[in-house]
Amino acid sequence: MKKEMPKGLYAITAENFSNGRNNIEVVKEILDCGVMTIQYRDKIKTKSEKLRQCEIIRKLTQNYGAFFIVNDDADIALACNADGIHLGQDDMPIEEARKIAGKDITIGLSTHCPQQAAAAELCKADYIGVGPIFKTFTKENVSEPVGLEYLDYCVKNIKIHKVAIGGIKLSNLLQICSYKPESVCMVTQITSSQNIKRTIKLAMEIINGSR
Ligand code: TZP
Ligand code: MG
Repeated sequence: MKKEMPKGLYAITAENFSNGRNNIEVVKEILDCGVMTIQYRDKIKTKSEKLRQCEIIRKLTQNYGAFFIVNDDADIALACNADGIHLGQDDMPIEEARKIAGKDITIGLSTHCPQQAAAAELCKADYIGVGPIFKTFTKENVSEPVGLEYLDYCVKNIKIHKVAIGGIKLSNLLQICSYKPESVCMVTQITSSQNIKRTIKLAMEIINGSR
């Protein structure tokens, strides 16, 4: 059975924006604050290093009953028994990932325009990333900001779970939440925070208050 993806705050690892902390240390703190969705994203490490970290994070997320998604690598997601795989427009097509990973794994797809969102629904993605809404420096070769109009379009036209992403900070979170996407992702606002607990507490107050 496919596990239901939680709504709310969606966190992603970013070790090079984590104030010298490693992904495991950051994930432990994020989970301790009650975040229920964690994506492992690392563009630098070798496969074996990524797998080692993912195995640890899988155990941690299981202890907290949290949902665990692996970015890019379907093989790592399967090897560590993750709940989901996140793919970009240039990664393996969803149909192929589905053949490899089976029907019970959640597959998410990054989208940047209405055509991509509609295509994601057609090929049975479980959720879409909607963004980058604002300018972000976290991701290399990132597409131009899509703006709030695209979030508005997706909320009104796309039925599957939507994750707003890109340049989302405590300062603009309320504005994002007013569109009511199922989930909101903040990467560096969390990972690079001096006080992760305080940042997440404030974010959750905003998210829960706007539901
Ligand atoms: N995909 C689209 S934007 C982005 C990813 C992984 C990075 C967003 O990072 P931040 O720090 O929340 O702007
Ligand atoms: Mg990718």
